[in-house]
Amino acid sequence: MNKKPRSLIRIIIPVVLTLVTIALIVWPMLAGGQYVVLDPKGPIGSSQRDLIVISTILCAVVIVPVLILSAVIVWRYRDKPDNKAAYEPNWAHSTKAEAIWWTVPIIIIGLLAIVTIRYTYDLEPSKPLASEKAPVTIQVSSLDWKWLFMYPEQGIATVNTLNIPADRPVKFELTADSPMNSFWIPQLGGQIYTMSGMAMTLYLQADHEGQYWGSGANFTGEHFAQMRFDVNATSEEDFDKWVNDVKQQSQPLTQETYNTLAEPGTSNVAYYSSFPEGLFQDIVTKYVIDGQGAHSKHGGSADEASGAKESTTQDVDKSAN
Ligand SMILES: [Cu+2]
Repeated sequence: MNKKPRSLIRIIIPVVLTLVTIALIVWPMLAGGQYVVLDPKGPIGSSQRDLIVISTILCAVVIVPVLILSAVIVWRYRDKPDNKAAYEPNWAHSTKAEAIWWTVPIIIIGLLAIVTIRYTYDLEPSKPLASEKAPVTIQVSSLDWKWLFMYPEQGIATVNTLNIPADRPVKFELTADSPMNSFWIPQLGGQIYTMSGMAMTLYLQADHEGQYWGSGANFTGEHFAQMRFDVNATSEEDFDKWVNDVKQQSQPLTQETYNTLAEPGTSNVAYYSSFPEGLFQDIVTKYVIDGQGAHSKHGGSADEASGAKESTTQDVDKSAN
């Protein structure tokens, strides 16, 4: 009696779910290339994209046949008077089938393990990038709710905007004077946490000139959404010119201005002709208690504060935990 409406629902539900899934996949594509992670513009981003693609293909080797077989088996062996499929209620074992569904996953897990371990060591964030050009150092501090960027070699600082030379490694040193956040320029590479009381190191590079989108990737409260910044990768000459312009046209960042800046609130893009010497180290050591690193109780090294001090002159990163 009620057979008709039920079968209609049985058709409508899968059709609607399929359409919704397709819409969710296609919509960001049409909305203007928002798959930024899959459109990398530097060596780290490219390696990470490759790892994502390789892992997805390896997983698809299992997932796609299983999904197809799920549909085929349900359809073929459904309860129907004139069903021609073999009916074997006492069937229990098939050596051939067992061999297939154990061997294939073992090979895939093995390949995934080899690929993932190789890429994990390759992509260690504090590992300098191969390049004949010396890296530019940028000290990053996440504040409530803005990003402060200091250029120790150039002596300038910016807020919520970043200029870097293209085709040259950038060494980011990162900390936080606020709750933990995460520094992320998707087209250049994966995110890294900024944490109070310790300094992290991350090497990235933009292969080509262009503007890339950066943001915080770890929720930190009310105005978290405004912690966005543009990364302008320019030629070496344009970068030097930009540094000169900032030096000549901006006010210095004093300890007082910094204290105001560090207070919770949002900020526009800002440029500073100079910043207090050692400000980055001051922020890192601010949270060190009794000579003990802020993270020594859960795996951080005891001398992580001094490690951060050294890391401005050499590639020491004792603090990464
Ligand atoms: Cu920690």
